[in-house]
Amino acid sequence: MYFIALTIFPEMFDLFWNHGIVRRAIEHKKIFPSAVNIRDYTKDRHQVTDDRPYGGGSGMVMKPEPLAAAIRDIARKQSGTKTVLLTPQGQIFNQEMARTLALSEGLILVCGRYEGIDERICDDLIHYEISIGDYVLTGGELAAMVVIDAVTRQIPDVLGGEDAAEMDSFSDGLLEHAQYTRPEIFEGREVPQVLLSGHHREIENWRMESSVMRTLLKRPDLLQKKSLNRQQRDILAKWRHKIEKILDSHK
Ligand code: 4HQ
Repeated sequence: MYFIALTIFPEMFDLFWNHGIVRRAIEHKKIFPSAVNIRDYTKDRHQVTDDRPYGGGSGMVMKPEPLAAAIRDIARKQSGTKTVLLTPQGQIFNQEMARTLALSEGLILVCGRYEGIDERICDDLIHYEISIGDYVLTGGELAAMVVIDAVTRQIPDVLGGEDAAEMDSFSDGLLEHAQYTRPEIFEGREVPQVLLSGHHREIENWRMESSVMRTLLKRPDLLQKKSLNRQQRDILAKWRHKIEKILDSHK
């Protein structure tokens, strides 16, 4: 799968391509990323990519012509391309969207700066408008990296070994279980004994309980929309029983 970030700051992506899972995916030829400078598609001597907004007001708007030329040029060279605009007006990005986007042959990620891009680009040349959350960024570049990172992890064979188990964590709709590493006692706090026991069945049960209860306490909205299996409902019922006993004792 290829990713082409359209940006006036292509250097921002250099560190990103060169670390961790994204780097490994490049080395294994699972992804073919690049950052293309919108300025390369300007036709004027000063390579201007922005202009003042019609109707007045402060700030600048990204001019449509270089963006349109860039998107069309790239889409012509690469078949099966989907275009993504990073904008606070977009659908809030989530794991399901990451999985869907990972099915496309390639993505062009349009990164705006200033007050955003000319509306006529959104209407005609953009397939998906995506927001990474309800806050204001200075530019779309960081948002594009977030999307590329999450989508890359969904491409088959990109996650090796240890990370592979993580595939069915958020995709299972629950938060990950608590994690511990050495030392066995840190500042007086012990690692849960079951994790040291070597009883794999019990460890799996403990981890499921950790997942379900962390999700209940930290993200009850996720539990609400998820369909729970027998084990998960039993865990909630067990804790409901514990809570009811405490409440009864205070009557
Ligand atoms: N932007 N999720 C780019 C964002 C944003 C977000 C603000 C996008 C500035 C020019 N992008 N414009 N949140 O805040 O994706």
